[in-house]
Amino acid sequence: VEEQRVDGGLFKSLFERSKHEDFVRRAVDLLVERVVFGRSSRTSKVVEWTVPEDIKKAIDLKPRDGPMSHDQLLGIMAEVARYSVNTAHPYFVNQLFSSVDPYGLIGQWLTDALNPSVYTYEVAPVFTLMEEEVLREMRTIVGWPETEGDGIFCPGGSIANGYAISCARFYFYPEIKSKGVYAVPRLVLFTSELAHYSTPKMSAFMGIGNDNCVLVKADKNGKMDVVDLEAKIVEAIEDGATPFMVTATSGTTVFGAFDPLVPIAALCKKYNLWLHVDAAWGGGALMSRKHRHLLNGIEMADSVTWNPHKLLAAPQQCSTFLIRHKNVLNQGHSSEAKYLFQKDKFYDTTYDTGDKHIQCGRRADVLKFWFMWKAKGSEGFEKHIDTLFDNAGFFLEHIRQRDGFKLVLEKPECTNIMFWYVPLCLRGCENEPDFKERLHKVAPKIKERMIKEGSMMVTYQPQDDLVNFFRIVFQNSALDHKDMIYFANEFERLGKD
Ligand code: ABU
Repeated sequence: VEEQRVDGGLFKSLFERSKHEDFVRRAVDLLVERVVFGRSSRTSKVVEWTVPEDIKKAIDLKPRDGPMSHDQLLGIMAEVARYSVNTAHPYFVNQLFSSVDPYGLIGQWLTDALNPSVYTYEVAPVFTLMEEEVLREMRTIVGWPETEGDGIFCPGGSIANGYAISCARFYFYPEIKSKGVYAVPRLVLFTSELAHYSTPKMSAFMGIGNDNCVLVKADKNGKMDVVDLEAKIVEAIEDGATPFMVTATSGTTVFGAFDPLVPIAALCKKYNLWLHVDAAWGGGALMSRKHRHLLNGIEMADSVTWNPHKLLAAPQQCSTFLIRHKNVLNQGHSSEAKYLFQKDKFYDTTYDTGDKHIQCGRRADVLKFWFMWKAKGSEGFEKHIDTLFDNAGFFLEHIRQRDGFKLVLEKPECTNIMFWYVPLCLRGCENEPDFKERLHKVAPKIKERMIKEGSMMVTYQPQDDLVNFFRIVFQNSALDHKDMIYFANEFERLGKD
């Protein structure tokens, strides 16, 4: 009745409703037909490469003064989809995320349809309880006692790693919250030279300074060198600084290496340091009985970053920060805004969880992951993880035997495989002085060809003295061994000259 009055009468209200309902139905059909299913077959393109000028011509990007018709809007939707990268495509293996899980997608759509902001129980009752349950389950999987700890959903792993620094600092120096960096000694933290860039970045952002984020050497397999870690801790103490945390990585961004958590945890105990494990990428392996040993020792961590949107293939973005200490998140970040977190509400206000976060408004990233978990069960996630590792192992052995491929790491631990493709013209030239320089140019050229053809999408990078090499990443369990052979064939075809 209220809606009818606002709209000025029953007739107008019904008309508006059916007009919008019709638009939503047509738009959803278009999404299902053109975006979700229409583009994910192996024969469609991963990307329709287009230069910026042509995208500007194809899509009317400028906001206009007047409205567009629904037909025009549907046309624009189709164009947006057409020129966007098809990350659901089986041959999008470029990044640490890919694929569209149908349950995750529906969870995401349901979230958007309900449009919550998860800060108080009164506006997000189901999501608040769902977060509590999912985060508790994840902590149990990490190996912490069920009664301990806390956790939050974050906008990405970088922010989760930032929360770790903030919580560690607050845990040792609670005065930081009111007095700031002036009240604490020169704090130093440690992470591997191959760790994600977010740890130095967040150190700078939080006033610690990235010079005080000391990079520890990695060994030839990409794992943190524990001897160097201890040497650097001692060096920092002798230099008058105060070490306070180590961020270890379970699944480094490029090599997929797992730092040795057991000896790192022992050092943290010896020097009274907070241990954070950035398992944004590798955390999914915890769901597999076969592969969770890669994270042995994670139960000794004080906090963990784990992104279900990576190895577990939840839709972007689904990132968590888990912490073993119960009240640190809230005490370290709360601000007690009177317009949201009134203590005299009629219900139990411990369910108003928003003050633990540095964000105010916050999407409910939990639902899509929870919905996937309901649909597949933990068993489904385990099968998914085991398939990924099986495919990665198959691809590794396949290219190990195949001419032209040279592995960067003989035994990668996760589902990223790193290699050079050496074209025929460079084979046998390995000892020539310009070999490395020429090989460095191969990956960008092959990448350009694959993108322009849209046949697959794989990333490359240099690292220290290693010239450009490919990193192919598997986290879509719809792939099979035939796809692994397709990838190898594609490198050969695109790199033939
Ligand atoms: N954490 C994002 C890493 C980006 C990538 O290499 O896929």
